[in-house]
Amino acid sequence: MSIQTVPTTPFAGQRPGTSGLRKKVTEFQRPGYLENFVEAIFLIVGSGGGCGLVVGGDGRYFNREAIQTILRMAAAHGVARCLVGRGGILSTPAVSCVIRKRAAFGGIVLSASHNPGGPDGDFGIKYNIENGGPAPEKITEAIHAATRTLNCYHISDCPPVDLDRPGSTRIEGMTVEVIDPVADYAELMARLFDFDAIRALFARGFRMRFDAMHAVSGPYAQAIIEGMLGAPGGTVVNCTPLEDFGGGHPDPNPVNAAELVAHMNGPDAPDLGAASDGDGDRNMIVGRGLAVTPSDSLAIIAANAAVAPGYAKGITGIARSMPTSRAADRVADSLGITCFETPTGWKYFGNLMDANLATLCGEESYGTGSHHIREKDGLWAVLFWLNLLAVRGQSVEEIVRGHWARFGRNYYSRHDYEAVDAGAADALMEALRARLPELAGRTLGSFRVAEADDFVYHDPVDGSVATHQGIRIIMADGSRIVFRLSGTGTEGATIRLYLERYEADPARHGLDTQAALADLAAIADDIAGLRQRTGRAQPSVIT
Ligand code: VG1
Ligand code: CO
Repeated sequence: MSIQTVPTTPFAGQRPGTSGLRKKVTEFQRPGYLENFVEAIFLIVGSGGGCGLVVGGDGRYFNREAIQTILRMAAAHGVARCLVGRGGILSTPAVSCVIRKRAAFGGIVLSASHNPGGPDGDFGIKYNIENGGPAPEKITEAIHAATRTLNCYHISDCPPVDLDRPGSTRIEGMTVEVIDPVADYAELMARLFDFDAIRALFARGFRMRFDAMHAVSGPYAQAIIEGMLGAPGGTVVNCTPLEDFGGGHPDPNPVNAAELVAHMNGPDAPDLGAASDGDGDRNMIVGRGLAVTPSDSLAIIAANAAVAPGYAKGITGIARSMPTSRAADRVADSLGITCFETPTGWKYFGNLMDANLATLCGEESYGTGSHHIREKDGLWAVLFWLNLLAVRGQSVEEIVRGHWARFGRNYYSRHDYEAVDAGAADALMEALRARLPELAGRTLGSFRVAEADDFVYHDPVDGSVATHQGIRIIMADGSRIVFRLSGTGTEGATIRLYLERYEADPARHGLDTQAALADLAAIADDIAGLRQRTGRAQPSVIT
């Protein structure tokens, strides 16, 4: 067993996006591709000075192979200890939990989240820092810079570690500890939520369906919902993580989790439906015949935080990504706390949570979480809803409608134009940017534009500035049109159009969402030339 220095040359394009480096599996399989990126990580973050490094992924194709490479490279870089989930499995929230609980210096998460897996699918790698959260931009940018000048990487030539056998082994001077992927996380959940009340709810005959979409949350949901909370066997479906997620698209939204939504609209619908994504950090909440929007879910959780023991003392603040609807802002106002508006991506919430400025965070993209860890957390949101339903004794629909009646309804939808020509997408955004100065004050249809800008975020904690975070057209009545380009895709560009309209009148809370937003969608198409520039008659996905 010895440490090798292997000559290499840089690969172009190893720049982390919204959530780590995401590429086709075939790209990651190019000799040296993964190694170069991992070398750059260790060059920037160092070896942790005796602390541990957490390593795990969502079980997708190439997960095990990547983990073996990372372990051999960690050993070569003098890392003292690596904690790896059994079978190479750790959900993204579990990585965050384990980093914090075991005072590791960081973690490496292998996942492309909701992107499809398998040999022709996507793979991804992300570095998390010692607070358990995604590395901030200054670190990811430094890693990217390092990938551009590498000429060698360091790796041990030791044989593969048995990832399926719990316990410790050694590579060079490093200890590899294979840990139970669920235990630390489950223990944390039991401290945050009233498990007795939820157990009693199931004992009274409450029924739910949790669709793990053949992805990583299966073992967690099974152990917690069926094992600890006593839900009947079969409550968690599609619960074995598969390397290709069963050929599906593990994205918990009404389009990709259509089967669950159909079940919740059917005659035998249970009381609650839920789903999670590839790496377990997203969630969808569905009642009988009603899918809760993620923006509403954040607002409802905030308005009811005190039902859960972990939040009984109240919340200090809320944070939402800029495109997320302003439903949470109304709750924050009523509580007399701040609702922070950040760029898209969980990394921007870390400072706010570390400084205790925000307790709850959320994104419109089916991401919700709290300061219990530093990642969004799918199962956490589902457990919160179970706790809420157990305490309130109302249905999901009653809770949602009651929330709208009290705070008003923010009609909300996202329209994605996927895999469009990257040049056309850039040109569309450029043209929009150029038009911003003339938009303010103008009347568009029945709306008057109050403000139009390219969102800039000033981090109130460390003073860092993030520019070009999305184009906002804010109407005088609070309605919004937002455009941004995705930073997680692996094919061409994806344009996201976000539409929001506020309705205070309870008599108008029962409209169809797309109908309620049709005027705004038409205005958006008009000012951006969406259909004309993309050559698409309609969005590829509407959520
Ligand atoms: C998307 C979502 C964003 C989310 C990110 C990572 O990013 O819009 O809200 O944080 O995915 O989620 P983008 O740049 O494609 O819009 V996950 O569950 O894929 O780690
Ligand atoms: Co995810």
